[in-house]
Amino acid sequence: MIVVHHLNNSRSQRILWLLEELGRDYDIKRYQRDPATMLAPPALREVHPLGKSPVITDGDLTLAESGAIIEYLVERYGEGRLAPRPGTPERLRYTHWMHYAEGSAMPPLLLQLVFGRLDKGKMPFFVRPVARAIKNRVKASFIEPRINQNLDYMEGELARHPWFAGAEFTAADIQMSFPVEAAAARGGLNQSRPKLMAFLERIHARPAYRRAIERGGDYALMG
Ligand SMILES: N[C@@H](CCC(=O)N[C@@H](CS)C(=O)NCC(=O)O)C(=O)O
Repeated sequence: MIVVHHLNNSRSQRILWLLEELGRDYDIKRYQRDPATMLAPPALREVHPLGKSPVITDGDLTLAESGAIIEYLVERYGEGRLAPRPGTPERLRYTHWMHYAEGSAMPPLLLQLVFGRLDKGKMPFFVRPVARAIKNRVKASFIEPRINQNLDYMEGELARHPWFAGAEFTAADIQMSFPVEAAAARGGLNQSRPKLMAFLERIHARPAYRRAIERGGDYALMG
C-alpha cells in the first residue's frame, strides 16, 4: 500500500491529488507543523533524513522530493496517463515544468515567506525598524522582480496552450500547482495575469483535486 507522509498545509497535497487522479488506493500518515516555527515535527525524520514532506513509502521504497515522487507514481501506476509520450515536444515541456516548479519558481516564493517574517519575531524594539528596512529592500530589489519574471514567463506559456505541457492536462500541472497557488497566496498573482488565474480555477474544479483536499484536510499555503 502506498503511504503518503502528509504535513498539513504543504506540498504533499499535490501527491494526494495525483493519487486521486490515478484512482489509486493510499493511506495518509499525518504530521502537524509546529505552530510557532511552522517546521515539520521530528517524527518525519524517522521516515526520511530530510524530515520534509512529501515523502511516500511504497513497499520497501521510501521516496522524498515531490518531482521524483510524481514521476515515480506516474511511471509505476499511470498506465500511460498524465504524461506525454516520450520523444515528443510535449514530453520535453513536461520534464521542463517538473523541474522548474521546485528549481526556479519556488525559491523566490520561499524567500518572500522568510523575509516577510523578518520583522515579526521577538527582537529588541530598536532592531525592528532596521529589520523592516532590510526586508523591504531585499524584497523590492531581489525577490519581487524574480517572482514577477517567473509569473510573466508562466503566463506567456499558458497563453500558448491551456496546460503547462500542451493541450492535455498532465502531472506537470499538478507539480506546477504549488508555485502558482503560492504566488496567488503571497506572490502578488492576481487578475492581471488571467491565464494563470484561469489555470487555478480549472484545477480547483477538478473532482480529484477536491477529493484530495477533503482527505488531506487544511490547505493554506506556507512554504
Ligand atoms: N523540494 C522539496 C521541498 C520539500 C519541503 O520543503 N517541504 C515543506 C512543506 S511544503 C516542509 O516539509 N517544510 C517543513 C520543514 O522544513 O520543516 C519537494 O518538493 O518535495
